[in-house]
Amino acid sequence: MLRGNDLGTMTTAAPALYPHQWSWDAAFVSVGLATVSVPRAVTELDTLLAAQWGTGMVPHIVFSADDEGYFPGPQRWGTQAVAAAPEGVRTSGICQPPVHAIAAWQLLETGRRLGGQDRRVAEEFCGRAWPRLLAWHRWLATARDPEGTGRVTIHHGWESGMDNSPRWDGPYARVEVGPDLPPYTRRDTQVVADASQRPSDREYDRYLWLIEEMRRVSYDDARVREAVSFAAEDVLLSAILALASDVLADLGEQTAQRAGEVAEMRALADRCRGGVAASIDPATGLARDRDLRTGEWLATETLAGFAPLLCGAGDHDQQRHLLALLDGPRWCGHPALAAAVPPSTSPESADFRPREYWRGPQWPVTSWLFSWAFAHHGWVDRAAALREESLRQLSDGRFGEYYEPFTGEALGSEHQSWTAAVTLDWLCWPES
Ligand code: 2M8
Repeated sequence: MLRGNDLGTMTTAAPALYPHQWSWDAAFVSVGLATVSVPRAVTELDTLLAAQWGTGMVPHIVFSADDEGYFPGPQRWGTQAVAAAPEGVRTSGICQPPVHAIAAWQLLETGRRLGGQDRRVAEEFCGRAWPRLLAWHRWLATARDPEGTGRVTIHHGWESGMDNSPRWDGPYARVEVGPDLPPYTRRDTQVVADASQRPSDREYDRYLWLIEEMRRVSYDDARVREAVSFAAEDVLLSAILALASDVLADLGEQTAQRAGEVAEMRALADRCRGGVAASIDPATGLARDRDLRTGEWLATETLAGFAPLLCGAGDHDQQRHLLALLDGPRWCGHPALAAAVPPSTSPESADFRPREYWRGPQWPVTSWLFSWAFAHHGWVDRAAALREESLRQLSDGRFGEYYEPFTGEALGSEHQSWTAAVTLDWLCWPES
């Protein structure tokens, strides 16, 4: 399936719905590809990192030649005119969660396990990718957390990767679409036949309006901070940055990078861990996002609430509480779940919609991320259980984008690359 989605130097996120390379998809895809070809996995990340902006931002989409297959395409983003955008490649103007250092780490592990040429290719890659990954993390730490709170700001729900999650209902409700939003035609609802599995038209107007606002200030970081009507601290992205910065520091040590830069990444990991811990809601124990336009904490019962578990934020009791919650009836222990893996929103939440994209379905890719973090923290049994349940969920071989939690039905796009990729990786884990 991944071969089918391969365009040579990039893998489309999905053949019909997403005919380009997406940033965090590419990272997960490379983890899966590494299990069959380390060089091809390296190419995937090289393609993405070659599209890095002069500011350090890794863009959320690197466009293929297919100009008609996806909206908004390169014309609508209008990034060609932006000085910081890379030359010779077309990209969007926003980012996605920084899981790339984790992918590089996995490549190195796989390369070392296989040895020989694979080892050499993986080590060379990690050496040359390190400065780019450093610049990427630095951009998040400065442009998106100028006050050093340890929580990274996003200016579009797409930057969270969880586009229409209830996490962003509050901030989006305050986005007023201007009368001069240029007209557009959606492509996604022409591909996914059941439009109720996708965000609504009202949501899309806001998505497009935010792009318009950014485009009008030429995607300049300082002006974006002031001008864009959506500004929210994303606690899951911040936890990923903490985890990935630790991993990047480890990679830096292994590839003999400058000690000062390695220490800088460790400090960033600590700062983000602190920021994530400070977001924990004393009432529920879940981590929270924050709307910067109003200053209010956003308490939703979504998977992002478990962000502290990704990066070891919070004290021992807070972590134990979160683990019990994750196992309990509001989450993986819900009696009606077809597979005991975390839904994107708790089935007990009033916001839960079992078929609607990031509002309820289970996403194998997020299950993989948590299972990887658990394994990385040494919680081997917990990681193995998540893997086993996920492989059961995926055993129909459809590799859907997301899954209906009660029936186990594959939903959204078919042949979703990251779903196949994480399956491949899980299959290569040693049996417990
Ligand atoms: C979804 O997002 C894109 C916009 O970026 C879309 O709906 O058009 C999200 O699930 C996102 O997390 C993912 O990276 C992307 C491609 O799989 O699709």
